Amino acid sequence: MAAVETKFEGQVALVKIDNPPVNAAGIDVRIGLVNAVRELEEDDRVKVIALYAAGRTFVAGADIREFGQPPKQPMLPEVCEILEASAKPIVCVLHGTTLGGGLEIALSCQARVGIKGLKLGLPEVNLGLLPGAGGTQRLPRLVEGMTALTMITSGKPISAEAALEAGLLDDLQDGVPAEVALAAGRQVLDGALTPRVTAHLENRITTNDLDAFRAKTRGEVAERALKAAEASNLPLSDGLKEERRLFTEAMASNAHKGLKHAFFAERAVSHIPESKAEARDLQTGGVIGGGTMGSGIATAMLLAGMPVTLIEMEEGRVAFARDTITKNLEGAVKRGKLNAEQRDATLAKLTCTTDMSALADVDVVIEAVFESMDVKREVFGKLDQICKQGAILATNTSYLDVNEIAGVTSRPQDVIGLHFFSPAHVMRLLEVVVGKDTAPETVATSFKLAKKLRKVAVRSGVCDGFIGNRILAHYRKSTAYMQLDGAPFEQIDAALEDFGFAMGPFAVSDLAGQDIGWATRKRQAEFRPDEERYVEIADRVCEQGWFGRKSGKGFYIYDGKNRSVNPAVAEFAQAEREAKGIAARSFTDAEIVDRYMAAMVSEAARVVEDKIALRPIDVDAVFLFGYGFPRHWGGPLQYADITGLAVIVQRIEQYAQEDPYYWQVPALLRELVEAGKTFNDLNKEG
Ligand code: T1G
Repeated sequence: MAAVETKFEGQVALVKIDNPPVNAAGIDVRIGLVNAVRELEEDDRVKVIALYAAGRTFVAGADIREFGQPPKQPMLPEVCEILEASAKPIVCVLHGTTLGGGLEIALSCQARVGIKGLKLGLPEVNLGLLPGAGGTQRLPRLVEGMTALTMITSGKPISAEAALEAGLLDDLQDGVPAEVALAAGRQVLDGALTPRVTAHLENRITTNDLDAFRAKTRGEVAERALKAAEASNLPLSDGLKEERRLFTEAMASNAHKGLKHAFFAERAVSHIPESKAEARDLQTGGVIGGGTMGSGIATAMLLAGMPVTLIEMEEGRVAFARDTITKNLEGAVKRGKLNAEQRDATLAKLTCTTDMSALADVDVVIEAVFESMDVKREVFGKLDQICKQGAILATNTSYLDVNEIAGVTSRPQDVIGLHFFSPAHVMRLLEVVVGKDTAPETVATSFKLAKKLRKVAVRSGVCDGFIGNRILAHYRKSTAYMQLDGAPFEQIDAALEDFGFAMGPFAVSDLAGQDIGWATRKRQAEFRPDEERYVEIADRVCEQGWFGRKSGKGFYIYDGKNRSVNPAVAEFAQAEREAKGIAARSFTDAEIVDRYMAAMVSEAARVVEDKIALRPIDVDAVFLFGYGFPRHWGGPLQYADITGLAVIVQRIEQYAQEDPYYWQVPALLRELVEAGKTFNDLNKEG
């Protein structure tokens, strides 16, 4: 099957692009398009060309997999110039998600017809780029300035109806691409559709438009895209040159490297050893426990259209769960995800009861009860008696041993960990924790459930904390050490927020509740090695009952939406320094980030080394989708590749001079440096 094929219908030449899965404008498509246009320009039978695509969408963009590789001619800008200069009019039929280079191909044609349900956009800024095949120069010649600037700098798609109204589409039809294309070609022939050469149209971005956008555009990526759009006030050939210069600059940026990695991370994690196993049916769900997590998980399943049965131990808790879920759905209405009748119809699918036998026929049960092994063992013992054969029995535990829980059932092959992140109906990450006896079908079904819930599922092995929380437990210590050694906690938060985290670690623990970490530290105290530094500042905070936002005070003091530093924390820190004979020293923001990231990378490397995570990119996905890691860095191990693994090793060795127990270079990291390899090389090895 060729990527581009031509058929003749009278004087209309139908040119079809067929490059699954999304018709990305890879080299075969580019060569095919140029050859087709060249041949048809010479073919006297042909008066008009109708361009369309097979499959679920017209061209969804340039082929991102080609980025960073040696360029293969013809590049997309040249293809667009050939389309625009075609001696015969080309009408382009758009469907699905016509994005980036796909829309730029359409802009270069002489007419555009959309098919209902179509979305159009220039999402290049989401990859740290800008439209690089004429989009910043041609779009402003077809639509008014503010629409063009919004699409170019925001990356957000628009609907087909909005595109028709803006003049980006000449017509909007219903039907299949091949038929719409033939009809459109005939409309051009009989004059019902007038072709226009975009290059001959006037740029419509005004000085006022630019001033308005300059005032509100923030960040290197959007500012660079705005600069390219501004060049549309030049003659087209000059504007295209300026766009190409800026695009080349963007392609070399770290932001692009990180954002491209993040794009592929979200997709790579679905490639697991159990991908080929047969997933079971997933029509109905059950949840045990109606607390924040259980209600959130129930909400996520309800929003995916699944009927849900939620079990609580007594009537009061049943009512509380229903109320929590109702509030969650109200939130979805406020976020525009649901309208009122959809909310009511969704709620109608919820059954809340104290009777566990109501779970007898559900396809998947997710337990979200108190984090106690005894309680979970009791629950799974009952599920083993009640649930139908083949039901998926999942625990939402955040650190307990899935193998021990599976061991109390007669069907460990059906038991798995599904670790949701709070709020469970909003956070996209789902750690799928695979026990030693978990069957491949159970894993495949869990990944199918994740897709149904629009979660990013990451496969994890069994260890304390799985992937994310195990790494978090390690790097959080680096912040306590810096705090005790002299860095004010508010400086640590600010430095990491400048680096790109949505919230600094001290503010996060205030939000999550200091009591949770305190309980974990007390649970681990008896196992803590003598050589491990232990910082007591957070314990002093908890001993005051200051558990963070929920108690109005933690590291910060909360007054409604405002927060201020709790001065008592610095006193606790100083008292501990004096007791331990530590002289406070200052830290630069850069050193705070370097230490924090070196700690995160070192434990992340160990998680890959221990085969808890399948690949480095799986760890990146966990932090991008569950821990607010700055997307433009692509994840902790992509950050390490960009920074240089040898630099990370050198930093760890430097810090080890003060604390050789905490700062140890992982074997995997040293191996990669010695082999001159990167974490991305490991990703490619799969
Ligand atoms: N290039 C290469 N592969 C792509 C791709 C692309 N543009 N888009 C998707 N894929 C792969 C994806 O990795 C996955 O592969 C499979 O297709 C299905 O994707 C010059 C420079 C189109 C909305 O940014 O937003 O044009 O994991 O699971 O959920 O100015 O894919 O199966 O092996 O996401 O139905 C601009 C990116 C590029 C669009 C479909 N375009 N893609 O979503 O499927 S830059 C984009 C998407 C550019 C020009 C510039 C989504 C989708 P695998 P999927 P989906």
